[in-house]
Amino acid sequence: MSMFCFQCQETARNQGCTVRGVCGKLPETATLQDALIHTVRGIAFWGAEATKQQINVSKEGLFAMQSLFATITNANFDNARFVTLIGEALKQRDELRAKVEANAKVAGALPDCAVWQGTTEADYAAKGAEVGVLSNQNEDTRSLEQLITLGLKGLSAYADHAAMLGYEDDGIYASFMEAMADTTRGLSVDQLVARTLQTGHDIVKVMALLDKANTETYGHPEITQVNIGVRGNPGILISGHDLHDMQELLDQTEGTGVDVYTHSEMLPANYYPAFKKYKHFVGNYGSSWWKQNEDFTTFNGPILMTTNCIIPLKDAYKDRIFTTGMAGWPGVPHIAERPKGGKKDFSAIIALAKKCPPPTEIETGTIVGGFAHNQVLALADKVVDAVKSGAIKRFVVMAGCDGRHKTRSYFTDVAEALPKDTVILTAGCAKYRYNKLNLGDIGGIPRVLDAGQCNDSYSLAVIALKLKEVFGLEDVNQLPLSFDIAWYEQKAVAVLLALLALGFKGMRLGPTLPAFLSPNVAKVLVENFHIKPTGDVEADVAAMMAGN
Ligand code: FSO
Ligand code: SF4
Repeated sequence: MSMFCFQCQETARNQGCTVRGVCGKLPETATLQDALIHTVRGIAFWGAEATKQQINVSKEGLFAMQSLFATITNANFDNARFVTLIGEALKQRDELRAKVEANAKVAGALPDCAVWQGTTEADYAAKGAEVGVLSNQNEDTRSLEQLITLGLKGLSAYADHAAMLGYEDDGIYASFMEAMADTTRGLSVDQLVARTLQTGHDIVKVMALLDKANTETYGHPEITQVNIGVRGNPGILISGHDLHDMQELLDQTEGTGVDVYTHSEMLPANYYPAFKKYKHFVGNYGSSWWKQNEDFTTFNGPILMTTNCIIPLKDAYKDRIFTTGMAGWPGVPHIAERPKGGKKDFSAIIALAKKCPPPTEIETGTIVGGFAHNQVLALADKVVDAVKSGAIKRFVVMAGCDGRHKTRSYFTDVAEALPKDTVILTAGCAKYRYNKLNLGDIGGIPRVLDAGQCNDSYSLAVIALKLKEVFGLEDVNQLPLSFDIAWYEQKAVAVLLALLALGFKGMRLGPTLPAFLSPNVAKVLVENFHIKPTGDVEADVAAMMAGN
């Protein structure tokens, strides 16, 4: 076996990628990622000790989170970047250790992640091969340690986006250190279950922080008809989740004759008031992340990937794609971090755009979105009346991620099969399975309400909790609300843990249950939270309509 990774929904045979990732990840990259995660555990070990001594760990916390973010599915495939990150991680770990030991020696044996050393790529690869997922041979504790780590990867991505806007919370860094350190302590199944649930609460805090960062900086998303056609100017296509990159790109392209379009998870940028003022911000081009080969080819201009999802490049656009932040692809130009107090420099992308033909039109019209918590709560009276009068019988949360597998047509089929008196609440790239269907509206309320990016699933939870209050219910699970969640990568794992922490039960999850859940861990989730796999479309729709 040259690698082992089972972190995403598309893992080989729903067991694990062992030769090469279905995503295109090579064994060398997987091994370097394993070494990096191991070193991040070392930072966390010393970070947890440092926190006990009231030493601030925010610098190391942000670095550790960014490192984990780089290992999320389809985020970074660049070995050179991982080598740099591991070197820096070892340095930060040892500096933290020195600070801790200046006050007191830590009792007991130190775990390998807290002490190992290496300087070359070969050292790192050897360490990665030794410490990968399968190094824990107990399938239940391994499963829980992975569930925690993968949830923390999602948390890390969201915390990084918030930090890029200047929103950080020392308490979150401290709990991250504690949670990651718990995966090095050989804890029992019960202790790890408790840590998993606590991680869900930590994720809720981070999602709330990111919501605050986005809405205080760019205003509350509002109902928006997003243009999906094109104009005649050259354009830049921006993908991923980082709104700060979006803003700087819009600023720097203003007045240059170059238009800006969003792709995939950047679509919700169209809903923010602060971005609407830019006349050269045209709308959204194309569809979900896995369609990027087609969409990037016909776009004709440069593409900026601010986060995942990146898929293996095609010749048609490989000379006009750029990465930034924690995203990376070997050989693709990477736009450097902004200097302290400064801005990123997108001039190379803008210069290239000016030489490219305008995008080829692939569709016309608009799609509607912008139904985050503030907007929906502004319509609360209308929504509540529609529920009371029976015009809306049920809400179905179909948030999450999209993927390439054919079985994902399930989500399109469910959207089409749901009775006309139901409303679909969505967030994340899962929406592309049904956001261009004409599902109509209920008394002016569209039947698909898109809150935004996957992190805006937080908004859906806020809306549900508010409705619970308005209807005077004791338990959020008494609402006429069902969950039919599509998952793909680790941010969806984070969202799931957050929803469990908020008390939501009975969620359907598909198109398959995660390979990283051992039978016993899956049983715990089923028994305590009534999680179930998606099944047959008709049977699932009937069950949801019956409240199951
Ligand atoms: Fe999708 Fe990719 Fe947002 Fe993910 S574009 S799959 S859950 O990165 O983050 O929803
Ligand atoms: Fe396989 Fe998914 Fe890991 Fe890629 S991220 S190697 S597809 S499990």
